[in-house]
Amino acid sequence: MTHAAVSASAHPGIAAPRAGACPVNSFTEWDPLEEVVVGRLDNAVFPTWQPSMADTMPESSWGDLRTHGGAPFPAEHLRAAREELENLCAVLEAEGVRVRRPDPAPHDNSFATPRWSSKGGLYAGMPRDCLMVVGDTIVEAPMSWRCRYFETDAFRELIKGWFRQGARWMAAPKPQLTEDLFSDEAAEDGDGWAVGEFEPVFDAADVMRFGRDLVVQRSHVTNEFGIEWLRRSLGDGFRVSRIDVDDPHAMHIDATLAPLAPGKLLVNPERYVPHELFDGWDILPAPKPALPSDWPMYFCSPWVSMNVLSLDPETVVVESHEEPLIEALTAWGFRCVPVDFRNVYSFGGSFHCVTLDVARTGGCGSYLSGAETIHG
Ligand code: DAV
Repeated sequence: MTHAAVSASAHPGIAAPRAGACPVNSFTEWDPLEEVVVGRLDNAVFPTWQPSMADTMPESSWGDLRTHGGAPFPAEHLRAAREELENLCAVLEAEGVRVRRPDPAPHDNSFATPRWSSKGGLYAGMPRDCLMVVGDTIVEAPMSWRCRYFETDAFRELIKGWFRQGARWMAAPKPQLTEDLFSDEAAEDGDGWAVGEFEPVFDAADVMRFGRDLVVQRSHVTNEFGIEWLRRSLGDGFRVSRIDVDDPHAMHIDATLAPLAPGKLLVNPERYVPHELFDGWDILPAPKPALPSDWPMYFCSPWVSMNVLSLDPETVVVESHEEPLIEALTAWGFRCVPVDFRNVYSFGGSFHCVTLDVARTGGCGSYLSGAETIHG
C-alpha cells in the first residue's frame, strides 16, 4: 500500500545525491529542488481540542474538533487525500526530484506528561509545520498544540540518516505546554495571541527562507520567545526578521507569502502588509481561491490555494482547479505544474505544507534589502 522512498539510482531521471556533499542543503523556497519529504496522512486522527485552537481553526470545524479528538478522520475522505499525496510524489519524481516519506506511525495512542494529556496525536502529513531546513541544519520546532508533541517521531529515521551523512540537527527546547502558556493572563501578556511568552514556541511554517534572511510572523502558535530562540540559535550567518501581517487568525505564513524566485513574491492580498525588506521585489497579489465555499475544511482557509511548491525559480506546483492563479503565474513567466490536491486541502494545507525541501541546489545568497541590522 505504501510506497517506500525510491532510491535515486532506480530512476535514471532523478538526480543522484551529491557525492560527498551534505545531504541537507536548502536556503531558499525557490532554488532548484533536489530532494523533498512528502508527508503522509496514513492513520490521521482528529486533533485533541485545546482552547487555543479556536483562534485559528474555522468555526465550522470546532464541533468536530471538540468531540472527535483521537478518532480517525472519515475513511473515504482520507483515502482521497492519500491518493492525491501519492500522485504528488509521482509528479515530483517525474520532475526529477528525489522523494522521501516519513514512516507510517500510529497516531491514535493517547499520551500524557505530568501536567496534561492528549487523546492522540494528529498525523505526519505536514512536515513543514514541525521541521525546518536552514542550510545544512534540520531544526525541530517546539509546537504548541499538545497533540503534536511527538509529531517529529515519524521523521526521525530520515533525520538520523541525514545526520549520519553530515547534516546538523537541532531541536528547540522541549516546551512544557502547561496552562502558563495559554491562560487568559498569558494571552494578555502575548497581546491577545493564543500563546503568551512563558517559553519559546513556534511552528516552522511561520518562517519563510530567503537565503541569509528568514522572515517570520508572530502568530497564535509562534511567540517572540520562540523567534528569539531561532535568531540566536542560527547565529550570525542569518538574519531573522519578524514582519507584520494582517491576519487575526495567523497560524503559518505560507498562505500569506510565497517567494517564487529572487525578486518575485506572491502575496495574499487580504493579509500582506508592505515591508521594506521587499523593496525592489515584484509583488503579485494572488487571485481569490477557486475553492467552493462548502468544501470541507477542518483546519484552514481556502487561501491554501497560494501554498504552492517551487521546483526551481521558473517552475511551480499549483492546484489544478486554481485556474485564475495558474493564469496569473503563467503570465508572470512561470511554468505551472497542475496537481489535484483539494482533498488534501481539507486536512490543513497544500503543497508547501505537506513538503519539506531537504536539498535545493545553491548556497546562502542575500536577497532582501535593509541588511544593516543583523541579529546574531
Ligand atoms: O491561512 O489558512 C494555511 C497554512 C496551514 N499550514 C491559512 C493557513
